[in-house]
Amino acid sequence: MTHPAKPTIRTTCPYCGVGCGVLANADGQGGLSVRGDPDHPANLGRLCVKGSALGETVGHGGRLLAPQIGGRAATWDEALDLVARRFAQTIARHGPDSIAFYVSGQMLTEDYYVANKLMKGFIGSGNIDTNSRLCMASSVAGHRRAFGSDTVPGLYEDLELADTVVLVGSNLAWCHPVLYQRLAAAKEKRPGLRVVVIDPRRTATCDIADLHLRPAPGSDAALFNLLLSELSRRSIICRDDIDNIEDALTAANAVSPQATGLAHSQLWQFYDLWCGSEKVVTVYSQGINQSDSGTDKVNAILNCHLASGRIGRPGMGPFSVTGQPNAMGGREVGGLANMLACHLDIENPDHRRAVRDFWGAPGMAERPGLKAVDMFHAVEQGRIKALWVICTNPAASMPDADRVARAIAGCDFVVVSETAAQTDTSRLAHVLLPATGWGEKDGTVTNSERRISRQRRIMPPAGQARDDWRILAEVGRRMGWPEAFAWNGPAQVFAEHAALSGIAGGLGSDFDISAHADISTADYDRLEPFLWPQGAGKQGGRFFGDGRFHTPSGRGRLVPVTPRDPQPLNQDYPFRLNTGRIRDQWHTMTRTGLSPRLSRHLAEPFLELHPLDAARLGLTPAVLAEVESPQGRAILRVLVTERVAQGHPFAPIHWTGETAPAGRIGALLPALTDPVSGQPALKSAPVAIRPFVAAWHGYAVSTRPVQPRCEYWARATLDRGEQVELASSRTPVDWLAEGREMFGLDIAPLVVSDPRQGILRLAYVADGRLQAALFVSREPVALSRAHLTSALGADCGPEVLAGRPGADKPDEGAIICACFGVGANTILRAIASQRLVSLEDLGTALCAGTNCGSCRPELRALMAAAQLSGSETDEVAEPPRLCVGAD
Ligand SMILES: Nc1nc2c(c(=O)[nH]1)N[C@H]1C(S)=C(S)[C@@H](COP(=O)(O)OP(=O)(O)OC[C@H]3O[C@@H](n4cnc5c(=O)[nH]c(N)nc54)[C@H](O)[C@@H]3O)O[C@H]1N2
Ligand SMILES: Nc1nc2c(c(=O)[nH]1)N[C@H]1C(S)=C(S)[C@@H](COP(=O)(O)OP(=O)(O)OC[C@H]3O[C@@H](n4cnc5c(=O)[nH]c(N)nc54)[C@H](O)[C@@H]3O)O[C@H]1N2
Ligand code: SF4
Ligand SMILES: [Mo]
Repeated sequence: MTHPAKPTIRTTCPYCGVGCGVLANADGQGGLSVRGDPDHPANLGRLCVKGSALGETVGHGGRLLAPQIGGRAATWDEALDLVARRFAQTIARHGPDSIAFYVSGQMLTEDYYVANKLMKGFIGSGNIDTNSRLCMASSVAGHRRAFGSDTVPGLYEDLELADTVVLVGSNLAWCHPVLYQRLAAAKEKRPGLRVVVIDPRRTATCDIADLHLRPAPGSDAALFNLLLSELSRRSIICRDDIDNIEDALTAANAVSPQATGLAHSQLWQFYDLWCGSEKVVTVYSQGINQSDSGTDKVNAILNCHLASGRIGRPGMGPFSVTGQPNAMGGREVGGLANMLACHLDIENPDHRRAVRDFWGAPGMAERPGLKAVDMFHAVEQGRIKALWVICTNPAASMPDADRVARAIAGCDFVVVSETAAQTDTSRLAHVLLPATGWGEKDGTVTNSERRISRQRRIMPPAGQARDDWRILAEVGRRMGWPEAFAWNGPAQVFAEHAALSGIAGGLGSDFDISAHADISTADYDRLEPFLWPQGAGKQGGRFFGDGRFHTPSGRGRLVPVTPRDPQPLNQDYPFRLNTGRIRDQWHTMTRTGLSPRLSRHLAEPFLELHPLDAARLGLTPAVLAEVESPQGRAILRVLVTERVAQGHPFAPIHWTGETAPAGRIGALLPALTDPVSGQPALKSAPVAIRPFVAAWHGYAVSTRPVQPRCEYWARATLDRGEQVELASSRTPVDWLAEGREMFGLDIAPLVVSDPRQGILRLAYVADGRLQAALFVSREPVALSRAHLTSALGADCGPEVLAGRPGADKPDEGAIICACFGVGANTILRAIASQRLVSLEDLGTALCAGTNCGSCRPELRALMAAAQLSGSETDEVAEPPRLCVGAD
């Protein structure tokens, strides 16, 4: 039976804060094809590799399909009644502050609005905080100190219009890829546009940098203080519309250039560029925010833009790029414990009264609630007795994650609303509520430039999943507030939020979308992407170009900043661990980890280590290292590279108990926070590193889920099953029994064994097809992984145990271009044999880099490596070659 083609639906990508428009076509059988929406102003048709792979991550695989109580399936009524009853009992016995919600910048605005209303207006506590505390809190606090409001002044096109773009603590190429591509395209068109990257690592973003500064750890505030002094020295300061300039300059002038650790010439190159370009944009992200002096660092940057008046006009301004698809929306609805809805202030009695009256709230929260780190401390101490976690995975992503997991495990009553069946957090829940995921629900998100776009429903919910806002509203109704939570659909929630924003606008809030206060469901369904504000006399655009701010004086406020050093290292923990993201995975991988294509780029948790550090520690490429901090321990694959500075290794954040239990990076991080914003210092953990002494290393593929039973394992999705890297310090007594347990297969394997060399190879073949295989050796397993994974599920014989392709089938190597599955070895061979000299040549020859473009920085690096070492090269300089050996 053929299914009629479904109409194309315009929606928005659920990953990063660029907020790209997506055109989606469901085939009616669970399949989905996507492409970039040429009419969406954020991306104008582009999508990065994660967006392009959306079709591979929807469907029922790995989904939570029904409510559960205590691990058993329950009806929705049972689950919702239980949640409402337990919350009401807890409030009655211990007061409203004994309950907390921990929510997420990945919720839709409508979900978020309802959660905030339920907690702050009706339960009557400020105890709702969000994972944006780990992400944007320092920017929010910095904006509020400088502007009097949490306002991002500029627009994406400012990056294209600028003469100089500075990227501080931002790996834009991997984390905001489409915005990076817009910048790269603008620079190609207008080579005079200068790009400066300030990052201790040489990231893929440096590919388009004219200048890369690698400042001493945590010295960004010193760098921007010195810039402020220099602006003053060059008389580029306009004093008319700013306060505090003298104090800020006194603090700035106290800084010595040595504090930055940068060469004099580099510093001056940077200051000449910044001071010499009126059109300058400073983009900043987690390298600034995630620090125990993050808010001061933000203000050190804002000070320079305010002092020079380079703000709110085309091509200039500070630009905090938001990470999650609705980090901005969450700030708008007041998702942070210290905010109220519509950018109103919980500590301002007039603001509280206005919101209380509008909601008809019985027990409005009177003071800010607990911020994330403090919230989990309160859970640990038993002060929080009931916790609802929605759309985030704190047992993995919080600092001191093992302790957070223990705290959650010890909490009296834990509810988790999730799309995924199993996460590190959901494993600890008493009640699990299945939420509809991207493509199954309707709502809005706000991107980094304040553009509100619709996410639209494309397919039916998985199983019994319900929308987050509906689940929250159901609980509110069952707790006794039926009128306040009576909406029929998300359009009504959006309209209520818009109406409240009109009142907020009247109280001076920048956030005002009251033009939509009467929006009908039909208009909501048709809603085009728009920039806020949209209210009486207010229409999108930039903020502060007119020199008017939301501070009491109406002037921009400089903040005197005295730079502070990061947490000191010591003999026991002599390395400073930096953490962050990789190109093809999203956070804890519950969605991107389902895509074979996205799992091919970097398939294991790893530690990037400088060659001198590696040599000193006796670590060679591809062995395993044990990383230890006072908080926890991890085992990671070693990647030796000069991309990181000496003493300053880097590890990605994505692996969890589900995918690589020894690779949980959050377990290593201290719960140290910025005193103003409460944001944790997630970019800096003092650690010790030593070799992990493995008795054996293994590599397994299987058509069915593998059950590894060793100290180190890391799982990745394949087209026809999964692969697992393995290692342990203890050797099993009986490998055949071990294989049986691991693969759940009761068939005799083909065996190759050389005990003297520590080599063992097992292949499980049924009906002539490879079901599973295990390769074991004393050293990290060297074999062509691409060869073995393509043999999985296919016809095969004993030759599969050779572990490498025949001479007629050259080895692909580590996959660089995920869209077309082009590997490093194929690329290097093509460069050499066809004498390719440009990315365009490479695109013509292999298609590599011609779809989403996310891999272009790596392709360029491969080209450079090939040219440097002549056509004979088979060495891959970039990206990390995690697939060991013959790959
Ligand atoms: N592929 C992918 N993209 C994502 C995400 C994802 O999971 N995967 N997540 C999204 C989210 S929620 C967020 S918040 C954003 C984050 O986006 P980014 O902030 O760009 O990403 P990170 O990798 O966390 O860190 C950025 C850089 O900060 C640098 N850094 C560390 N310490 C310092 C320092 O002291 N000073 C300076 N100047 N730099 C430093 C790191 O080396 C790193 O390269 O990405 C979003 N986009
Ligand atoms: N060391 C270190 N730690 C970090 C960071 C770092 O740079 N270094 N970065 C921090 C930052 S910036 C961030 S933003 C956090 C991110 O950390 P988390 O928010 O914990 O990570 P996610 O994997 O995005 O978690 C989202 C969860 O929601 C589920 N989900 C997806 N869609 C829906 C939905 O529609 N409804 C519901 N109810 N659930 C859904 C997903 O399955 C997933 O389990 O990590 C932080 N932690
Ligand atoms: S840049 Fe990529 S991840 Fe970010 S919104 Fe666009 S397509 Fe999605
Ligand atoms: Mo984030």
